Amino acid sequence: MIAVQGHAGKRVAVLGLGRTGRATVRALLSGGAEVVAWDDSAEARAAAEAEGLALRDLTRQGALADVALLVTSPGIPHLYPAPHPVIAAAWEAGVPVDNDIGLFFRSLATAEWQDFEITPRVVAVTGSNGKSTTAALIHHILSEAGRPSQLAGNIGRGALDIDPPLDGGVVVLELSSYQTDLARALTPDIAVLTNLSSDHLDRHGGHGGYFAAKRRLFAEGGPDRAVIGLDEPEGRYLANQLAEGPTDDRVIGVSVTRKLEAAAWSVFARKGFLAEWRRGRQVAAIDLRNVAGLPGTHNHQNACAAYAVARALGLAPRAIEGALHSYPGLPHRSQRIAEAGGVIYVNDSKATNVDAAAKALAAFGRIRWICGGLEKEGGLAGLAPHLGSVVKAYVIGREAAGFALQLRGIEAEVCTTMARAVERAMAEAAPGEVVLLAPAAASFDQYDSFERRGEDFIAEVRRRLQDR
Ligand code: UMA
Repeated sequence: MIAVQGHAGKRVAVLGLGRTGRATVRALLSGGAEVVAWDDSAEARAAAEAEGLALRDLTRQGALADVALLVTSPGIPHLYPAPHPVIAAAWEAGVPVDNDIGLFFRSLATAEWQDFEITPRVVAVTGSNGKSTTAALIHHILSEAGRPSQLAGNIGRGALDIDPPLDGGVVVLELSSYQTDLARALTPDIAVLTNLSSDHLDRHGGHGGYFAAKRRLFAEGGPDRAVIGLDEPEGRYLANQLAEGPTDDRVIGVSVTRKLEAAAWSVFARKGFLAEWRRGRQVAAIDLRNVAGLPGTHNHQNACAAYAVARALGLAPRAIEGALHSYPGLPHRSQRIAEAGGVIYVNDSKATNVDAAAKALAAFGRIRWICGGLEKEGGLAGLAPHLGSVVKAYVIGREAAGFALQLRGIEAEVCTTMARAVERAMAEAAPGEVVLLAPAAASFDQYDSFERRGEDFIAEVRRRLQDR
């Protein structure tokens, strides 16, 4: 755990007691702060009380009167669609609001670091899609190369939960827009933007607010090195703002649509080949076509970003290539779960928006596509150009009929439940085809999380394959 510095003897309020909140309370206590905590859910409060945490109803009038700082969790709205009442009360009372990421950046460096030979580095990865895979891949490459590395953030482990880094250690953080938007300190050594497409618009007041939240990762402290996906205008704008000119290699440009041969430093993938260029010269190339854990162009983009970070940290191309081949993949992201009778089964439950689903659809040839769920803002129109590889759609979700109606030009069967969708897709799949779960929607109409949805898909496929 990272002990929070700068708050010893002060009273700090923590709102939200999920993974982030509980790790934050422990880290604050370890740094000598007095902590009062609250969660709107009675169940979460009971669990916290059982752990011995001091609760205070922060929604009460005047509850923040003696509080020096309010720390909140990413799932709690701080501005849009409306600020949580406790956060609004903190503004009124002049109490600063921060999150665990801000505390992390302020508290990571300790006096011990003076004796280290190599100062620990922080790599922070954000973007709309691929940030979990990119962060996990960087961590894997570093670990394979023998560099001490820890992985935390949006990927499931609170940032303050990690062990204090060792000499030469690297901390790889996956950061969501919820996290970058609120943190009062954001000073990674290397910052990554994988790509940008609309998501979480309700929480950011639209696409501009969403980009502004992500952009803070590059603007607050100014990382030593920025790895930026240049396939959207926002990435090109950001790279242009950061670089002093065409020879400035502080920005490493990444693309899967263009050859970036003129950039000072770039990593791009074309037709399955990754190429690294520096000052007008190719310095390395890797064949990604048979890297099993990273199928499809979207994963080649993740591979390019992770490769760029590893190079910026001084690793050699051949060491990185070996680690790409041994990358086991993450659950629920292009996860190949079975192959039977010439049919491949892939779980991409993490494809919770249209853009992620479009990328999953582009990764395979003939697809039996399981999709549907809670539709995100903006509708499904963006999927239309990506349906060429779909043999047939099997639609799940409470509003499956309405979802299916929007899938113009392809055959779509309303299945509603995962069990039915898997049964029908398996019955109709022919050798050479892929049964792909890539919902293009959130899971909350039928499941607690995208993880539960993916697990249900896996269980249904495995059960039916065993029964065959
Ligand atoms: N709560 C309130 N009031 C509210 C809302 C929530 O009290 O108005 C309480 C809930 O009762 C609950 C707690 O806050 O007890 C939950 O906090 P949280 O939703 O922030 O969840 P954590 O368990 O702290 O998990 C968070 C991230 N969750 C979200 O961003 C929604 C996790 O990312 C992350 O792994 C974890 O911190 C550790 O850093 C998950 C996620 O869904 C994977 N991320 C989104 C995404 O990837 O699309 C952004």
